Amino acid sequence: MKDNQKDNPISSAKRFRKKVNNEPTVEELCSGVRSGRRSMLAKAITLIESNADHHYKKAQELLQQILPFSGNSVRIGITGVPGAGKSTFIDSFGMYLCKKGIKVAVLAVDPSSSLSGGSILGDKTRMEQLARTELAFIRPSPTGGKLGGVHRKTKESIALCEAAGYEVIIVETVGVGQSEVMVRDMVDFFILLVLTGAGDELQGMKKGIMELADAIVVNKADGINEASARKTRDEYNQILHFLQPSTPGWETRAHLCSSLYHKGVEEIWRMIDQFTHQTRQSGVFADRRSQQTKDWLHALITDQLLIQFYGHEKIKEYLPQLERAVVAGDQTVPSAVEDLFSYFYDRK
Ligand SMILES: Nc1nc2c(ncn2[C@@H]2O[C@H](COP(=O)(O)OP(=O)(O)O)[C@@H](O)[C@H]2O)c(=O)[nH]1
Ligand SMILES: [Mg+2]
Repeated sequence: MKDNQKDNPISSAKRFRKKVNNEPTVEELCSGVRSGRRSMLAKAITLIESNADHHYKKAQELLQQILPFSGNSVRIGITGVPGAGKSTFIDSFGMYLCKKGIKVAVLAVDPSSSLSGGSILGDKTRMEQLARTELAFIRPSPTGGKLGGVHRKTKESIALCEAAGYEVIIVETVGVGQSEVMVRDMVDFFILLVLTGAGDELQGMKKGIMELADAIVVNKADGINEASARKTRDEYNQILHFLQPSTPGWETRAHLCSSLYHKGVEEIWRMIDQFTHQTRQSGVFADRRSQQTKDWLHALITDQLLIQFYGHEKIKEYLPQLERAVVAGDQTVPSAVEDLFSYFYDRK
């Protein structure tokens, strides 16, 4: 059923507490999430991802109740080109953590899915083991959503997972567009997963993305690949030597891993453990989280401004004709913008 079909004229405050077409209430969602029920967590995330106006308000009410119980996790971001082995790595790494009794949630940020409805990240099929594990929660990236709001929705989904008791949150993204910068800005530890024998690729790789990473993991270090993986690791380490570290006081290094054969996964967890210990002691961990909360605030302001501006009746009415006017050269772009803001502020 479409979101707008669920809409009804009951005032919003009442509606949150009333059952609407069997949608769980905020209270039910809150207690369901807090008791760690995966089905309720999934419903809560669906609510947050919804673009319907009345869902937005309900989602914010839920978040308000959930927020005091969030924050208690290690947030890990993973990026890499399609085929690097991100899903396989998360499956192996996640299984390792679950076997230690650690609850793991996996979220995806896929810039392709909001643009085209397609997906570069694929679905959860490659995390087959993890998907069957009690202690894990996997949320494939939302498809068909509008652009914008991705930052807010991912941050809020992280908070919900934390309130549901997940101790490690993994956010997966593809190194396309700005999504890796966005994910870096919402996690504690950021991993760049790369392929072996990437000598040429290394030359072409933007140093910017290497500077986001707290660790570079050379995946598929197995079989006939192993020797070239070592070489690749050494090459990355040489370059890393000249780059700015992503986290003050932490030296970013390249490591070997075989996600398929579960090699190197334990070492990566130990390194992350050391990282969180060290940055918690130095205060860098808390500083980064504070900064991220400020970024969240600003991302939300930007979202709200866009929604209000483009949703404004007069903007909707006049924008098409102003678009035509600037294209035809009848009006300059700055003057069209000035006109639009005059409509927006009711000066016209
Ligand atoms: N040999 C080997 N193959 C791997 C490894 N990790 C992933 N693969 C394979 O690489 C392909 C792409 O993996 P996938 O996890 O889907 O990559 P993603 O696109 O980055 O999520 C799949 O065929 C995997 O089986 C590994 O450590 N060793
Ligand atoms: Mg994948």
